[in-house]
Amino acid sequence: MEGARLRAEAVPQLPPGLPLADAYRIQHAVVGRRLARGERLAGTKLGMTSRAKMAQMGISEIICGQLTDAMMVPDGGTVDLARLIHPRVEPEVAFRLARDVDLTGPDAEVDILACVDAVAPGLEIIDSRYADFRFSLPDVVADNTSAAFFVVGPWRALDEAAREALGDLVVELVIDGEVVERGSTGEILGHPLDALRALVPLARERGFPLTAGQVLLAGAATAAAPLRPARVEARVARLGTASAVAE
Ligand code: OOG
Repeated sequence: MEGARLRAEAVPQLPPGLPLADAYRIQHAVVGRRLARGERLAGTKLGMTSRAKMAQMGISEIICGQLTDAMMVPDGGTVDLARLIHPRVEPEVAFRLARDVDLTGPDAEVDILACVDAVAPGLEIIDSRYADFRFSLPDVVADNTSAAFFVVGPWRALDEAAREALGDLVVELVIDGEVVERGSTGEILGHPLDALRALVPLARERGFPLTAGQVLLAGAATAAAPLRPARVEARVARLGTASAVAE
């Protein structure tokens, strides 16, 4: 999987029947190799949290992956397409963890929202390492949920007003000035804050540390679009825009 990413060459899917627990172990090993080479854990992402994504990929279970600092593209920065196989781009809502989430107690007692202090529009560039962007649930989990690059727009404080508004904000994916996908933050598990709550049992069960400073991506509200040389933007009403230039 790491070789496929580094060479930007697709590989076949894994043999069918891989238990999900093993797929997460493979993911941790794949990310672990990046960390061993000096990359730093920068965040945690959710996937398949919207109907649009589930329908596009044929997978209807929430999945989780990890983000490293090497995947971070500054807002307005450049994405090098030569490093990618068949990239796609999707609009995201990003959160910032201000405190470690203590996952040792029962899920019901974990207040992840109390640990989050800011929200931002985000873009995720995904790039499945599997041929034809086709995969099963264990495949995509083992492949770190197709994570490639991400962009975070301007942060704003997650105060009470922002929390309430987050339940229904228009989300647009814009490519070279043209809106190619439109959805609502309400399509992310009903409310992006519910997606954060859903992360708690997943993080505990699958061994994802949720530590201060991390970026949390709640999952795309719309289907992903192919990424070609262009300026891409995620526009989230009230939150603003995150952008990148693919070349
Ligand atoms: C898997 C990653 C999905 C999301 O936001 O739903 C994802 C994929 O579609 O390749 O990141």
